[in-house]
Amino acid sequence: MRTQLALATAAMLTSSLAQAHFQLLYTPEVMLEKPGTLDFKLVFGHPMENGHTMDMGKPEDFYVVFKGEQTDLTDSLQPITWKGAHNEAQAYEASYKVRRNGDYAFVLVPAPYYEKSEDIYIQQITKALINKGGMPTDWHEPLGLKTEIVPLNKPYQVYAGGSFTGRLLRNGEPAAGVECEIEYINTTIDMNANAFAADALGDVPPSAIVTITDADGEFTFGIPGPGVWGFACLGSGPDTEYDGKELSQDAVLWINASPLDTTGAPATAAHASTHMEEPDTANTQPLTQDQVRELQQALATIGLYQGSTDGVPGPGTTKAVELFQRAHGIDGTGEATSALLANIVQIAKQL
Ligand SMILES: [Cu+2]
Repeated sequence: MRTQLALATAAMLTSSLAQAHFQLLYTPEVMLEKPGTLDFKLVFGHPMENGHTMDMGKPEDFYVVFKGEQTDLTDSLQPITWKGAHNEAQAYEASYKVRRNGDYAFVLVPAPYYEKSEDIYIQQITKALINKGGMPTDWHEPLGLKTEIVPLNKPYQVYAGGSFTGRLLRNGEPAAGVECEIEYINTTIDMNANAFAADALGDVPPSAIVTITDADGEFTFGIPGPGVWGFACLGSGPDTEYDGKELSQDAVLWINASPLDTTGAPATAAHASTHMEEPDTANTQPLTQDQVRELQQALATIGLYQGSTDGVPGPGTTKAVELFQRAHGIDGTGEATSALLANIVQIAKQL
């Protein structure tokens, strides 16, 4: 019992120390329809626990990449005081005007942060991707950072309940076996007051959510709910020392997950809608012998029909049509129409 208690206490201490810190590069809108100004808040904190906020030094670099062209934004950085839930800290803000359609990749290379409790420096190289005009361009391209997470799903359009896959790179090469922490911003962000809300708004998992990159440097995470999700792969960068101390050079990527309500869609959307959009006359015309032959051949290709393809509809053909209809959520009458024939032929073609 004593051992168990000691272990439990040790685990509690570790987990309170081990709250995951994330470099935020936050802007409220990630998919712009019209030209507009993006306002960014650069804050170093513990967004899932709504915990301690840390002082940022002047960032080493801040820029945007649009269609392969890099624009320095360090001049637009303004120091601000950020009001965390528990303390105030030095942070930065910046704004950027977006006009042309396509993907904009924003990159922040913060100054290494000295973490007293661990006697190490932390530098989280952070990416955020924004789209204008619904026209994707190069969100999946690596940016040549010392370390970065390359999204394999469109990062500004991920759906809650879906999954996200990223590929971690170190000097452009896949980084295998690296631990990545996963969090979401669990509080409101007041853009005018430069403040987090006093409370965490959603569930706070007991410790960091963690995944490990595979041999290709990839990881996949099922997104539990809508929100702004961050991935921080720890110590994946090539630099391991700063100012005579250990440096954890991390890769951070932010994505946005939105809800997608599909409850109104029919269960067999693709086939059912094709079926119903056909004019009624076509549905009721009996099939010609050539059409029946075509139908039998298609059903045979799909694997539902073993009889002869003679163009004469028999019980075998009816049975096969019925099986097809049931498999596609249509009432299984077994009666072949030209619309159904088109459907079956189309599916057989894809095999
Ligand atoms: Cu921390």
